[in-house]
Amino acid sequence: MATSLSKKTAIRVAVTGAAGNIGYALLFRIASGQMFGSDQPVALNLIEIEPGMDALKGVAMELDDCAFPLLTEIVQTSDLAVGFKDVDWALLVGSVPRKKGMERADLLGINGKVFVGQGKAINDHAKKSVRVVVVGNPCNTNCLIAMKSAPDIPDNQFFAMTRLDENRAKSQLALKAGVPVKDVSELCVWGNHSPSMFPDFFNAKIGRQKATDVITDDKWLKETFVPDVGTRGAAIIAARGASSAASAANAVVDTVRDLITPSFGGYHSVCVISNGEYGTPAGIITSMPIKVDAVGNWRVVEGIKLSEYAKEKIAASNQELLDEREMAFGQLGLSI
Ligand code: NAX
Repeated sequence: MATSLSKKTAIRVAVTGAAGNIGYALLFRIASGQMFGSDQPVALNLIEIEPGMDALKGVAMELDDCAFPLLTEIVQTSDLAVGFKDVDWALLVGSVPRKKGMERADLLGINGKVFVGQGKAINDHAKKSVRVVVVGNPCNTNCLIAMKSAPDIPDNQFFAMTRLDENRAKSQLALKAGVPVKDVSELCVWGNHSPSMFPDFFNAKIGRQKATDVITDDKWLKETFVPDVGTRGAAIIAARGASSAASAANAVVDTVRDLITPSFGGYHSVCVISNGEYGTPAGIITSMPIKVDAVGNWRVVEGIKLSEYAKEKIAASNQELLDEREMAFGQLGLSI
């Protein structure tokens, strides 16, 4: 028998940048039950910076107007202590965009300060079981900074998002092979969420076959597919005049849902703390293939055979993460 809505305790979810584009595409999906299930009540803690508070009020009004049966409470705040109070999940979407003339190091420093503050507030106010998903870019390094700033929260509760990249990669392979996207599986995007990421087509499957047996055009795979996945965000901006929002929100829903759902076969890409798996440098937040067991614990999938080409690409992307860490930690006075 289904549990009645009133009997389940609401899951409390903080979303930063809640009045932004991704926030607008994400909140309604959380409140409708698509992230945690159709019988799971949710409370939303919506966090914005002061200039975003008016727009946030409008978003909250629209959430009210949806009369979602699962939505038990909406908190609107620019105070991190209030926003992260007792949350089960913290979805860190807001971040300062790169502006003209800004160097990558400047961006890392500016956002780094934001994620130090958010990490500390999560440490002090969220539940100790909180799980944190960072979307705001540069998401891997922002996630690492938040993790370092929250010493009381276990490192394995911090994640950054590469699911949009995985979804994009699967879709591109499906289009090329002329099959439905559901037929593409085991496609891990490795490394940094940046154009250096590596979508591992060697291990991907199309139906029961190796993707490389279905798509035999090696030149297309290496010279079109790989760079196209890495620069898809820029292509969306060029076409739409605005960055990916609905697809990014969809990937946040996929990421969280698959972190709380046992994976029977298959795996998904999530950026997690490295313990040196597959030769990745320990201590960075890098994208790897993740599986979730029956009681909800995740682990990096073992035993995937990486080609020399893949190893080189992944090493280059991870080197970029080491460089980002050095740049950001130097400015913020954090130690490795
Ligand atoms: P928007 O500029 O539309 O919205 C960002 C919102 O965050 C704004 O409302 C702003 O007021 C708020 N904000 C800024 N600093 C904040 C802070 N310190 N605390 C709380 N709120 C704050 O951007 P949007 O299109 O929603 O994108 C959000 C972030 O997602 C960007 O950093 C973007 O680069 C990143 N993305 C990450 C992706 C990924 O796969 N990891 C893909 C999509 C997206 O590019």
